[in-house]
Amino acid sequence: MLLRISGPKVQDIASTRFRDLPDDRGAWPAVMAFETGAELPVLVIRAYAPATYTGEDTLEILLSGNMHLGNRVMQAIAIDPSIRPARPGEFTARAYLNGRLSIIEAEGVAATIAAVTQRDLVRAYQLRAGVLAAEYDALHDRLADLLALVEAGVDFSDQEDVRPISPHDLLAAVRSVAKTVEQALSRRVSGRFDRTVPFVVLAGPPNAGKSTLFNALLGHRRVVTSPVRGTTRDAIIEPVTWLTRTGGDHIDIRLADLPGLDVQAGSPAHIAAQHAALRTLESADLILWCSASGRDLPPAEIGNRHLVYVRTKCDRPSAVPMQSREVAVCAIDGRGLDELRAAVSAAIAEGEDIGADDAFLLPRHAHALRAAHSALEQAIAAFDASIDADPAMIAESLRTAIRHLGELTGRTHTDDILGRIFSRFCIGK
Ligand SMILES: Nc1nc2c(ncn2[C@@H]2O[C@H](COP(=O)(O)OP(=O)(O)OP(=O)(O)O)[C@@H](O)[C@H]2O)c(=O)[nH]1
Ligand SMILES: [Mg+2]
Repeated sequence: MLLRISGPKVQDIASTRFRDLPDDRGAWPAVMAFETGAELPVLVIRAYAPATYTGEDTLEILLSGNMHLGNRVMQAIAIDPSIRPARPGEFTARAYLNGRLSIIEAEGVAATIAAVTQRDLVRAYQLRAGVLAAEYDALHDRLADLLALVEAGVDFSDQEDVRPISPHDLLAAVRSVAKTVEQALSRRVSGRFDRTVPFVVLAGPPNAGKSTLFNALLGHRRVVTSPVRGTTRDAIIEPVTWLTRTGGDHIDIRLADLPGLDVQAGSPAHIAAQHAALRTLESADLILWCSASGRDLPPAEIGNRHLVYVRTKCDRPSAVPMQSREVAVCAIDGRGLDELRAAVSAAIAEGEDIGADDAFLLPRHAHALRAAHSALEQAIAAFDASIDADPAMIAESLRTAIRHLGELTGRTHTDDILGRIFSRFCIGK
């Protein structure tokens, strides 16, 4: 078990709680002394600010993996009321606040902890290595430069030696930044790191046998099934664990059963159910597209999402021959379920992305980029209305876009954003 201590009280703790602990940076065997007179041999790793993970003085205490012992040691250390247990992600939050990590690198740390597949590790590395952060920083800088030019035009328009940017050049520059933002936004959003287990969703037309398949994959009757179209009204989500066919590894997923996708007009409840289904689909890592006939195609909203095609009710004859990409299942007699589990495991292991560009977006990044993009669109729309658009208004749109990009890269931060990012970490990270 590893206990980490960080902050200004570290040197006090080192000198009052340990015997034989050298002052030098390094790993040292030492003896921890309790108030009761009891002693405990431990290994202590000592490091000094600023060259530590948090940027503060730190001590790491290595002791045997006994929770009760760990609690005793924590109590002995926290006798001083100004010493308290860390909050989730607080080490990484301090590293960020002390300038040791950027906010996106910190998200990379969270992503590494949550990684399930090789691909997740590559993505987590992209965050930690700062590739994406550099890209967003560059966008931020381009806009800040443009804003400076526009503001110079507004503030010093009466001075001859200040030449503000021409409206045409400004429009071209804003368009070019908006295009880069669009390209970044076209990347796949991966919410995986927020959830830590892949989110797999059963989707398809009404009556395709989704709910029956959901129950079969769960191994018990969780949801109602019936021959009536539109039986399922809510997205029902359950955790599922299964063993891969090679044995050994088990795979954890969250599996969702959705209302059948049906564009036909219906009652308000039907419309609400359809909206809820599409929203759930948006956050899926993998979609199991169910069709009994083999004729139903996924709707455009699904786009190029990661799909496994499932031919349901394969005990029944079908006019459309099976295609190689389809997995045939019968949820009633269990035929094909093993193959489907294997296909899901393989799809998850292979990763979620399509295409050579492996860069991706965290939902927080997508949100900030969208907000920045809509501010830029406003500037462009103002120019479209009149090329002599009010520069003060353009400046305001640019400022809004800059603020969103600043939040994305952590150049400007709010407690709300920090809370949302670091609360997802585990304690001790
Ligand atoms: N023969 C056969 N019937 C099936 C199979 N799977 C489901 N069914 C039947 O098909 C009907 C519809 O099944 P559901 O699982 O409710 O279908 P659903 O896709 O959830 O339908 P909605 O919730 O309305 O979208 C039920 O009568 C099931 O018993 C199968 O593998 N073989
Ligand atoms: Mg159903």
